[in-house]
Amino acid sequence: MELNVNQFKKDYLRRLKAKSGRPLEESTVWDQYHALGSLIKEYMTDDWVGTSIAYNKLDTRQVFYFSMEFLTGKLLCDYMHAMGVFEVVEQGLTDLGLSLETISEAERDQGLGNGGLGRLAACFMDSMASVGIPGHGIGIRFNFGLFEQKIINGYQVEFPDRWLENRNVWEVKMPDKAVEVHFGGSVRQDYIGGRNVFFLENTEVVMAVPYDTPIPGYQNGIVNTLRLYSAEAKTPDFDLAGFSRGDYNRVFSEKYAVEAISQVLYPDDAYENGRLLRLKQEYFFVSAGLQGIMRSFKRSGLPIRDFHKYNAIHINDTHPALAIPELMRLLMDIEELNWEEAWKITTQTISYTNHTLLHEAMEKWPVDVMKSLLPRIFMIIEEIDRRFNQITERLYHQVDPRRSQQMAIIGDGQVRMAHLCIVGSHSVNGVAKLHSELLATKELKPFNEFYAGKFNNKTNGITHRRWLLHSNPRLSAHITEAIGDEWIKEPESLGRLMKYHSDPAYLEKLMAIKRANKVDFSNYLHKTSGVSIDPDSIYDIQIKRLHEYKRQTLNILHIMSMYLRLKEDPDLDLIPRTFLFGAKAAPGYQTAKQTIKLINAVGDLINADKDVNEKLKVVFVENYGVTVAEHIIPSADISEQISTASKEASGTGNMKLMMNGAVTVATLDGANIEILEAVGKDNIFLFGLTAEEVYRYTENHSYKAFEIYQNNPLLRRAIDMMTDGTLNVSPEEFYLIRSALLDHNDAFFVLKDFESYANIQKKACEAYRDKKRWSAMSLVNIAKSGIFSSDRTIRDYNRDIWKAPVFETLKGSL
Ligand code: 8GP
Repeated sequence: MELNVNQFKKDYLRRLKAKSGRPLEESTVWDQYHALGSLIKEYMTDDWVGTSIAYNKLDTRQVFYFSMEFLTGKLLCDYMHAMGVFEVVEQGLTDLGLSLETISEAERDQGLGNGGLGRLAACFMDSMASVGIPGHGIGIRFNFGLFEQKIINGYQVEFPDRWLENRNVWEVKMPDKAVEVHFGGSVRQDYIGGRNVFFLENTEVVMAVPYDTPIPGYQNGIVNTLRLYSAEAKTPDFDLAGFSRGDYNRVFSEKYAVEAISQVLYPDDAYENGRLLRLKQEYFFVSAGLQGIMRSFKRSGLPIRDFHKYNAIHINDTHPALAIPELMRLLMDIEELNWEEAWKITTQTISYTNHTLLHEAMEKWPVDVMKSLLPRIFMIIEEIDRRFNQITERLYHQVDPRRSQQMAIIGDGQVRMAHLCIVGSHSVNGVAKLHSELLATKELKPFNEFYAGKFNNKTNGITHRRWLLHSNPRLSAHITEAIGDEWIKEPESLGRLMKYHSDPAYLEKLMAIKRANKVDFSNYLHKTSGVSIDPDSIYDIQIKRLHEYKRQTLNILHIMSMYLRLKEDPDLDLIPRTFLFGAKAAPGYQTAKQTIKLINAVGDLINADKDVNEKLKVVFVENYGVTVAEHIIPSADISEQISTASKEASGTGNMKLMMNGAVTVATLDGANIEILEAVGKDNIFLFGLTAEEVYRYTENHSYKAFEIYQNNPLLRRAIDMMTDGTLNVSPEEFYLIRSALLDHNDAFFVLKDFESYANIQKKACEAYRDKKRWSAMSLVNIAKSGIFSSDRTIRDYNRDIWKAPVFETLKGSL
């Protein structure tokens, strides 16, 4: 948009006064932030309204991305970039004696997600708008996002994330678009006008009230919508009569029970929860979202039989799987279509992404729970299952009689949500080449054989606008200086940087930028936690959720072994290294929580020991989330992507770090494999078992972790450090970690991969010593990162699955 500094200052001062009721001199940082956010939102309003009018007017096919999680982070600076007003606003604020940096710190992270899956959804929102696809998000407006983590005495302690405490400046409540969602009750069946008709009776009714947030595309005038639903009791207030009779408890408990649905996000990542409230959440937003879509579709006057031609609904993992039976219900029970018609529309509308191969993450719901909470939905699932079984039994009963049972949607008294998604959608994709291949050839093989062509791959991506343009301004400027700013819209043009591969001046500046970013991060860390780190040490970074398969344990055991070696030989020629960890553990996941304590205990030991602390430092960064990531990533030298091969579906942190010039230490897992293909084997440090080897060891039970423990003295001493009193803890402190490694035969092959990990770490350090070589490696990583932009991912989804129109801009379509 067109905006000059003077106009901005005028608008801003007026807005600040109106919002806070105070002049600039008396305003708080919160006032300043709130006024700025509301002004930026207002600047967006014409385009936001215009976009929605244009989509309607053009009868556009639109994409609806249903996701339980949207891990958005802060929005202010990203939005200013998108609207092309960043510099003007920054200048205007400086003129007024204010600092954009300080103001933007007042914004709360929108942390409505756990990790990769939720952050991917947020990147997709940005890319859909920027690429020009009519695509919107549908989810839940949780009152509390992912818990805030504090480290107290080395332990993770969880606190509620009150992100809405001071209001959310970006959202707009839409009470007129509220819909009813029904739970429980019973189904009455009648035969009317030659067809079976189903009525739900005696249900519990919950109001789903949408809150819309604008999602601006990058300087293209397109503003899509993220719609998050909040649960409210049906009567706007509480039962006043009951209240007057003094029946306070009942009156309030009913209201709270309803509102509990959108109260908190479950803090589990890649783990099935199985709690009733979780199922309620899933149905709640899916039903509300579909009713909303149906309502506006019907307003368009288009025939219901064409629903799938105008609406593409994507379900982000199985949490929104009930979209399948719910859409069937709406089409049959409300729109009066027959089963075959409804099924055709449903399957052609819905597509599904799988995000994990871990069995413990596969959602299954007990039949009796589903039946009593959602009786009509369960009937429909049963019917989908019955029809599907008929076909598979006919096909397989002679060759493989068990196959039909294996593929069934309902089995062992449970509804298998992944099976429901596969059967009820027209596309099933994994999130990296290896993951999609393992889905098709191993985990979901019978389905891939049954549905030729339904399975496909869409390798994940990240929005380079947030993760490079906005979070690493120095590097962005250095790139733009060399190749112009086309990369912001066409990230694959970052490849043009390859011509600086051997340009000493360019590479030197690249390293100077990294150094400056490292200083920035060390200042940030000092300010937020009091910890000092040395910007001349290697920053070796592992930031992601804490999970055994991600193997923070491998990293810390290696650090413990370095410590032991240094204690024996303090003159060991090591480049000073700072190991940084950032990770939240699910509150009920005890092994993960012990790992956090272990990292902190090792840190306490090393950081206080003068024999080693000039060469080693271990820091656990508290409360890892989107904003913390934005501070750490630009400063990273080494990116740790060390999951057990076959377990990490894709990873996206690996992409963010490479894009910022970190070099990856990696197993051949998830998207690491595609990073290898992009940068070549000389620009990545690979180690460890392959996925095939992991499968083989697991299948033939030939792995013996204890033997490795016995035969590798250094590793044994590192493991024993957990219990021998070296760390200032009781010998039982880490019993779950130790017993997972030794008593339960190390399911994630930490011991098996230890030696090759230690070797590759040595190689990485040698490479780092050679500044020229390292800077060239770093440059290659940046130059080749363009394909990992979520713009590419979104274009792939749209080309193969959604097939929505792509608009360069909507200006002029009104
Ligand atoms: C994550 C995967 O673990 C990660 O590799 C991938 O990059 C990310 O999804 C985005 O695709 N998976 C989950 O977070 C996940 O599976 N969560 C629960 C649904 C189980």
